[in-house]
Amino acid sequence: MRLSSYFLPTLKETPNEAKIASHRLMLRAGMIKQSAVGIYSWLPLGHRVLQKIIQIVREEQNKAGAQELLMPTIQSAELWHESGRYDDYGKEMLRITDRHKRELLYGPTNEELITDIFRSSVRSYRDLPLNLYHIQWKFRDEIRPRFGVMRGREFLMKDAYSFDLTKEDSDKAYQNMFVAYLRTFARMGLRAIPMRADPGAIGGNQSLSHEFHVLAETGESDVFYDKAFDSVSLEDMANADLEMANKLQSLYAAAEEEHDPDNMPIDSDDVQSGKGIEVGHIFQFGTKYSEPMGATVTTPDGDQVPVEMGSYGIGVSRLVGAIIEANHDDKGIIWPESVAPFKVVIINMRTNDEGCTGVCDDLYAQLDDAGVEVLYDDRDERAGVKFADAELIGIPWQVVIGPRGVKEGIVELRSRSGGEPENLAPADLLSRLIG
Ligand code: 5CA
Repeated sequence: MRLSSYFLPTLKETPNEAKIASHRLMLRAGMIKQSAVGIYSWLPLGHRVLQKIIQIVREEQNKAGAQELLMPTIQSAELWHESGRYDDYGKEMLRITDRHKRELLYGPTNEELITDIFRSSVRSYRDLPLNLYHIQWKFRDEIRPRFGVMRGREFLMKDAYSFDLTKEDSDKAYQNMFVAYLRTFARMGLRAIPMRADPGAIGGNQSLSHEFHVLAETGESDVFYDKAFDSVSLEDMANADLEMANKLQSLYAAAEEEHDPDNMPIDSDDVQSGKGIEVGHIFQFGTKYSEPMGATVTTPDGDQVPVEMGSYGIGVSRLVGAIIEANHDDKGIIWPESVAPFKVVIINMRTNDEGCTGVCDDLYAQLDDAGVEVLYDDRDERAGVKFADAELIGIPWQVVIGPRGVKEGIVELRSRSGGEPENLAPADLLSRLIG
């Protein structure tokens, strides 16, 4: 992509309304534009990152055996009357009336809709276990939308729903997703700590629930956790299995509502406290929806029982903010390669120099042909402006082409995350960046 024709409306000034780094940087880097309070358009650069995150989430869900479908954003209120949640959900739910005076709503979550899909076609234990998910926009009329995409009103969620015959099988589904979550976040460079949580409006009082928190000073939740978590590396999480899941669940970690300082299973000296960004939340809630909605299956003995369910959410759009909170400096964003909008930016220091432009054009064509996502700063701008923009938008690798290097037959490779720049022959640069 040539930057001269790319829609990248960066801002020089820091917008006043942005209180935290990720919100500021997303606006300044031209990733999002607010369209109403808590509602954002995703501009090309932001959209690329969102797609990267979606793809990682999707791959890990598929690997864990979940099947993707797509449910609508608008739901019929009838289903919510059946589960009893229509009145319980309160003002966060955006209620809509159509021209025939039928009650609709913009889905804040999908337990009812998926239970309806399930009950209309699954009858037997033979069709279980089943786990269905989608990645879809949600709307919650949050009382205090803030921090940009962190707490939006419209936001993108991955929500998966498991169906099992027995509580024991449902436990397996829960643990399976638990492992998938550790791996998913680790692939984005995030160490997300699983914590016992309040199942709240989704699960009801008796259910099991964990939130996954990324530690960050700007997190909205107070979190408390065993300091043993400090020795769990990103790599451990990326390679998580059931054993790791069990180990982590045996360590104390609780979000605020679940934390009781007077009643902890470990010495208070071993507990650390901090702020966390909740990037995922999983629930096991048995028959809370299947029972009132009549989602039953036949058992091997021929009995009819309500199916055992769980639901598993990931804040996909919130993750963009969380990743930036964890990866930035005073110049801008520092994307982990796995979610970067482009892998490489080519900075042409002298667009009016034929030699520089020739080398840049060649490298651009070769990287592009090799399938490397490359942004080419071919704008007629001062080098200082180009460097500042490259730092701001946080592309992991910068290739700098100036007249002196061109004469000597070398190009400069810089990493956004630091370290000394390297001088390389173009052929060596290509083999470094391709593959
Ligand atoms: N049905 C369940 C799980 S599928 C559910 O709705 N869970 S949730 O309420 O915890 O939401 C799942 C995830 O969505 C949260 O962990 C959080 O990361 C994200 N999320 C929730 N509310 C918002 C919001 N207002 N803005 C951005 N992300 C949000």
